[in-house]
Amino acid sequence: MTRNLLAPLAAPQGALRIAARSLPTTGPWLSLVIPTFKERHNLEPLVEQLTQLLDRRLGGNYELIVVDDDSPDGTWELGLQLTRRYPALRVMRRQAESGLSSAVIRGWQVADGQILGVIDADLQHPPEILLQLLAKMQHGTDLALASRHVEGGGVSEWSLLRRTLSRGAQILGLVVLPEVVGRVSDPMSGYFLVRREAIAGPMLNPRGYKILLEVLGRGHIQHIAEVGYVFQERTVGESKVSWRHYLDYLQHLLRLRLHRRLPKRRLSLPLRRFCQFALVGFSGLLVDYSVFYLLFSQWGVGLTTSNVLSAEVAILNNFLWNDAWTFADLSQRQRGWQCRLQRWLKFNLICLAGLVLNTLIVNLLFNLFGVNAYLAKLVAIALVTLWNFGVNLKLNWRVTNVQK
Ligand SMILES: Nc1nc2c(ncn2[C@@H]2O[C@H](COP(=O)(O)OP(=O)(O)OP(=O)(O)O)[C@@H](O)[C@H]2O)c(=O)[nH]1
Ligand SMILES: [Mg+2]
Repeated sequence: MTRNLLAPLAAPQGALRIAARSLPTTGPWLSLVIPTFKERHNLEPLVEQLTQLLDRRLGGNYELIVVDDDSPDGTWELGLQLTRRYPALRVMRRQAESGLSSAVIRGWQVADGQILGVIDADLQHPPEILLQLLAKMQHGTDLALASRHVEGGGVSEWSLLRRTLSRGAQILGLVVLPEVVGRVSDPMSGYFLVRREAIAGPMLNPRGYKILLEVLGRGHIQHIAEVGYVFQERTVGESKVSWRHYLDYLQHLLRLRLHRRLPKRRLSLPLRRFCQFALVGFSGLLVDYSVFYLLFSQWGVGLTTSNVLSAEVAILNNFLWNDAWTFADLSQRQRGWQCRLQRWLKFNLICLAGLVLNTLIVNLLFNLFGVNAYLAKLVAIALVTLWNFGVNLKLNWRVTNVQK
């Protein structure tokens, strides 16, 4: 049994490195790390499900590595007991070090596999999705990612606040680090497989909660595949996510921003698409004014009601045109009225955020810099159009690096 207890590695000296594997090797093909902190009640069912799936798919050609931060509920001890029944299971108990990202990297450092992976221990990541991820890796992709934001993906019962925070974090990531965060639809995912050679060599920073950002930001990832999954609710144990993790995330983004040079073609704009988007925006302006005129001047509806209604009709106009024309190629891939409705709601939200931005810019230019009000409005419209276009492209009609 102690054969399966991995010695805790020395406390981190800053960044950590994953070694390239020496060939030929007799080790397993897949090494899946399961980071745990106080997951005693989830561990056994998870290991059982993974073992059943992987035995069938890979025979004995895999290992499961639990990296536990000396959980007070004795998760590591239970893990060690389980190694009797599950010979592919290995356990690392860490006492000198802690944190999710470093747990994953430490697990990969002692792993023998060619394919390295990570899955949460709390059963929020459905184990069966692993088979689809494996299939993608077997087809030669560098990174196979379980995503909540592609077809078949979603979250089960998240509150509006949680969804907003998650999307807000993604948008922030897109602003600070577009060439990294924008490569995948779900940069916050903690469920993925990556080819060892793609991350062996560069130093990985063990701080932070989002290990995928580190992999995308520092690794040599060319081909990416995504598989949709529904993020399950926890049934046992509790989340370790706290406000501190949001600050960590911001720090992580900035650290990666400093590490990477600014991409040369940072402002490469898909010009044709953008012109279409701008034209549609212009048509929306006409619709807005016409409906406003009808409601307010002809039918005597109140000012605010007329304004809100006309803006909403214009947003609907813009959405329909963009869906059918500007982003037609992308909406073709996500058919069905539910997907459409989702896009429409997101479009509304993005437009609303655009409106807030617009107001801020106009105020800033007019009140602070004394710019003429009409000129300030023109500048704001131009900037907000760019913002609306970029965010819709990345978040709503979504363009990523993922291989189909
Ligand atoms: N080793 C180790 N594992 C951790 C640590 N923090 C969290 N984990 C594990 O990482 C996985 C994800 O942590 P959660 O707290 O569930 O975070 P989440 O799934 O992103 O968010 P929730 O939806 O709120 O649960 C779980 O398996 C945790 O046990 C840590 O500091 N050290
Ligand atoms: Mg969780």
